Amino acid sequence: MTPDARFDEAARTLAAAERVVALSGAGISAESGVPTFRESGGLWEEYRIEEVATPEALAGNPRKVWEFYEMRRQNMQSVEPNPGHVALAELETLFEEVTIVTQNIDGLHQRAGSTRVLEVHGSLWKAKCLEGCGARRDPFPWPASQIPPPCECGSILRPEVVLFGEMLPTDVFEEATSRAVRADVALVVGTSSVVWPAAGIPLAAQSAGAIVIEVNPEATELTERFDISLRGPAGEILPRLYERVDKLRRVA
Ligand code: BV8
Ligand code: ZN
Repeated sequence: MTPDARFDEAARTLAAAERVVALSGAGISAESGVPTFRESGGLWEEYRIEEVATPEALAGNPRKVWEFYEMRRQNMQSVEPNPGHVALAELETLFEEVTIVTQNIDGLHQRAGSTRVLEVHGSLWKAKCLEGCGARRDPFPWPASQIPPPCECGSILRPEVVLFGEMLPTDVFEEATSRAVRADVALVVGTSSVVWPAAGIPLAAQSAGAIVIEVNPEATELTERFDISLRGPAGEILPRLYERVDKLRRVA
């Protein structure tokens, strides 16, 4: 099937939907200038996961983990949502229910106007007590006054981010799964689909009857499992998809 035919089929499928879920990953923020993880020049080329994104790293060297996340919070100061984020937010004007399930912690979907965003890997803009005394900071604005920031209980605060080996926030993940299994279409945008259990969300939607549409310049581990895969950058494809679906729904 030619790229245009795939695009037409994706638009027709989306235009017939009522409930849409979109799983996003670092790729949707790439055109905003935010580095991804696994591509060349990605974060995991410069930093080792074991040193900055595991609970062991946080326990062993909280300063180093905080420096990693404080650097990412600092970089976000000059970053804006891009047309890909905006197009996903605009889908809310077309559909009864749009849910963004994001692996990203940058907050760009909310800044673009999306009103139902489930952050399954947490957020750069929240912090909580390392020891679990219950203290939370939401928002936890950049810059932190001290690294690592002290907690009122005498311990320190940690980024409210899901590190490797940690459970995803149960309530958020359950809500994401229940929205996915009700969806007519699942978009999969800007993710390599290698990190579980988030990567499984579009497959849960598909086994409950949804059509899965991937948007990514590259093929991914799960491309073969998806119904339609559109090759290209989210910032270009999603606005075109929004325009076409808007037109189709006006004439419908
Ligand atoms: C869990 C932190 C249950 C926040 C992240 C040992 C013990 C426990 C679990 C495991 C284990 N070994 C493996 C696992 C499972 C592990 C996992 O999946 N590992 C992988 C690497 C194999 N998962 C976990 O650990 C999860 N927890 O399983 O707990 C449990 C608990 C206890 C005991 C047993 C089980 C926790 C996963 C969350 C980890 N935290 N980040 C942060 O720092 O951001 S994951 C990290 O990867 C980010 O959240 C990121 O979002 C996510 C996925 O990456 P992507 O977003 O897909 O980004 P990537 O660079 O990979 O790809 C970018 C894509 O964009 C590419 O495809 C590219 O082509 C595309 N792209 C580029 N430009 C564009 C574009 N697309 C569109 N437009 C463009 N312009
Ligand atoms: Zn505390």
